[in-house]
Amino acid sequence: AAAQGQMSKARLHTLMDTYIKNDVLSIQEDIVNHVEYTMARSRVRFDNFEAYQATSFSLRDRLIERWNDTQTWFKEKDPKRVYYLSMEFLMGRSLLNTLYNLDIKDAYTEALSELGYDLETLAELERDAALGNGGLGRLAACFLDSMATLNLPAWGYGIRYQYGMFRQTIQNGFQHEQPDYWLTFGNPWEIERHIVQYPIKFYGHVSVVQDDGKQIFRWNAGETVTAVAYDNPIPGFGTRNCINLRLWAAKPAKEFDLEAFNTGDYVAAILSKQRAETLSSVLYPDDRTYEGKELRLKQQHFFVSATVQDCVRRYVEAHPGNWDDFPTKTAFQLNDTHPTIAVAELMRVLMDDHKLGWTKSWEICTKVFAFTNHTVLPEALERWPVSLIEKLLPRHMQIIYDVNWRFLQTVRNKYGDDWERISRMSIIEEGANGEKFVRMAYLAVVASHSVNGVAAIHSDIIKDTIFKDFHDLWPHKFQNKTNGVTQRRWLAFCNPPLRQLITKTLGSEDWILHLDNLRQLRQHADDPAFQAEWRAVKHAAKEKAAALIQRLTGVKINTDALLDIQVKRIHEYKRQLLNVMGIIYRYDQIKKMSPQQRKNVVPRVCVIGGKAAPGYEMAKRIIKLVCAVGDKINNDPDVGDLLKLVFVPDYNVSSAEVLIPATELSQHISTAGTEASGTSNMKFTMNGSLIIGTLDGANVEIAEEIGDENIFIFGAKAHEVARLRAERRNLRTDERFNHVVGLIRSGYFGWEDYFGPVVDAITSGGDYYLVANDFPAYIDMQNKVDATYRDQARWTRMSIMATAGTGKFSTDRTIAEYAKDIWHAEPCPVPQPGAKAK
Ligand code: GL9
Repeated sequence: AAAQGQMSKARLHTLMDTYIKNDVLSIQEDIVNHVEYTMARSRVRFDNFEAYQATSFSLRDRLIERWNDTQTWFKEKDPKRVYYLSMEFLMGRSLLNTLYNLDIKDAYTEALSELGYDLETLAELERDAALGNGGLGRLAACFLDSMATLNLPAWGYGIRYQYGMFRQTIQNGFQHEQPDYWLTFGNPWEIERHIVQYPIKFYGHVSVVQDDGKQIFRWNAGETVTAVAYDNPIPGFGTRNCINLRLWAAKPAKEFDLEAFNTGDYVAAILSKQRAETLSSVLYPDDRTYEGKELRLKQQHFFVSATVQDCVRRYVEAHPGNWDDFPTKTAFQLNDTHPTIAVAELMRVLMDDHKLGWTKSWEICTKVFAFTNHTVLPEALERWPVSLIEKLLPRHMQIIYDVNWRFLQTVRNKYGDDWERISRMSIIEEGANGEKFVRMAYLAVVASHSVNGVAAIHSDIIKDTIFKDFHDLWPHKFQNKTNGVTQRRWLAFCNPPLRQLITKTLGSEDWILHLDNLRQLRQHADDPAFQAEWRAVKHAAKEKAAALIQRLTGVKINTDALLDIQVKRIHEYKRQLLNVMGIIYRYDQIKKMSPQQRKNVVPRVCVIGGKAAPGYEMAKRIIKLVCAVGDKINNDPDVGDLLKLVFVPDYNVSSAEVLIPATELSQHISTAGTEASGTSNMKFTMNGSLIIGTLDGANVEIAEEIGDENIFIFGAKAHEVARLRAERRNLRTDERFNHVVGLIRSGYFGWEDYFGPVVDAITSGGDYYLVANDFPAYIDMQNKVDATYRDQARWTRMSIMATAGTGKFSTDRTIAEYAKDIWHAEPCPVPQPGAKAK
């Protein structure tokens, strides 16, 4: 029998004739096969969308091959594994990214073209996977690309939302939200794993039982749902490694509760089971405002519990009975506080399921968890009511109380009976009205061996503000890990002409893996011939963006004008309002000019885009203001091509890929100290856009890297903000500012009643985000931008120096730092096919 097993294994190997081939004919065969056999369309008649689907399926096959090799290799080598836990992964489209990472784009272009299809057209038909709100979710996506490329044995874990980020439409200048049911036509990039499923428990009560003479806590759940795994292969660039993004979907538990079925209402019993699916159905669209919704906490526990069970099972299978090595084989990175319930869940699994004692379990926890903070805005800090956790996760609440009790002993041992401090640091917050809350960030800090911010200035701020007491107690836990972006998607793939120019100039493509190489561009910054090529690349990108803008807004823009863009979530702290007020001021200036004076104006196209959280009234008013001002300006014959303002609807990853390469000036103008990092600032700079911005987030480090002379920095500094806020009631506001406020209030743009609250918020002693304070410096700096743009040689030089200085802002650097300083994880490269395994 054993011999027969050997025989059939050999047979299986030969059956799968090594690897799928990537010559044009093989690719065509694969595509046509998928048309006929996967989609059951006729191979002689299929439309563009079917061609897209078949193409994607053929690529999925290629990914699966690499995925299997990688996972088999990891299993054999048993390296330390890294698990990135995130509620959000903002992946965008996959088709072109896969082709580029696998280095088979040219073959596919040719294969499709011979069949009568245009690859770029097909690529546009893919729906964005928009399982994230903004920077935090996109960062997770860039991290996956770098983890795969650096051959790290890492996996992402999250939720497979059926409805991603809402689609924004603008009707009469107002935002409307449309559901994003992105799975309508299936998702060719995922693999459903019916056999990978776990029960997830909710509600119920905890009892104590005797087990082998030990007291064991038993959680009798009131409700159970099943988590089913969907795997999304993530290929690296220039490597065979292909890692996994495992997203969980909720399904009814298969152990049907017989009682419910015996009550006679069979149909009602089935319908109630269906509710389980709502758990993973929708992404919360609130960016940085925590909402104490029970469903949100359920989502958090759902994906965390499935993940912890999955990772523990994988470890136990490989190391049965050995818990000592768990921390040397496992690292969990918590992407913000959203997955923090994992701390209590791992404790529960170790103690209640695997019968480890408290001390051993806690020792393991404090070695495996690390926590990243992404914001200091107080409204974003998660505080779950104790009453809610007690009801939903009774065992976890007990564990959190125990963790807190022991933690506060530590505080007392160090500081004595300093009750002020003890209550400040307690994981349990006691509200004035007696209501209690769990401070999730404190739980994360207490359990983690590492706490990091996402840019140097932000990591300093958290040590002095939200985590000050914890930094006093455990200074060694605190680190900085400045964010990055993947230069594959955000330069090489979204801007092929610039890729070509850089590669030609540097003499190699090595920079796609070693972004620091871009510094060699500095030698060419003053070369007029190179400058001309640089400008031609930018101009071509502007043409593409202009076509997109016209399609989305109907407005035709002049591609010789300076293209000025601010795209990001709409938020008061990001100060889109400062931008619009600057535009109003500019408009008013032009109106007052003589025809002669107008000849000297630098023409500008201003683009603003971004979504407002559906419940964020002020942000929605700001969108309407942008649209109203745009309407007025764009239809004013006095102004013509000298100034345009458009609001681009439904800003997302795919429109970013078109807009960013085209941008000449991008705005990152948050009140200093409020934007933790920002990541689009890095993408814009990589693509040769200059920044007008405050000394906030990663702008600070961008200025350091590219040189202060190549960036337009203005406004209050972070250390001045507290004082300026205290003094703002006495600020005598600038005349230009008052004039702009007056125009809005007077109804010059219509809707004066609707805009009342917008201007009220920045006048008469309000203005928490210091718009009035920074307005004069902003206007002056915008004038300097115009003056600089008039000198195209100077501008182009700055643009080249910008790109040349972005080496630091690759997620390859960020991830290498996480791996070395936090995860202590090593690369595990899969041998190329044909190479002899070592
Ligand atoms: C954010 C910060 O606000 C950004 O400054 C930062 O660049 C990113 C990534 O670290 O994280 N924090 C945060 O809550 N969001 C961010 O963008 N918001 C969302 O994306 C929901």
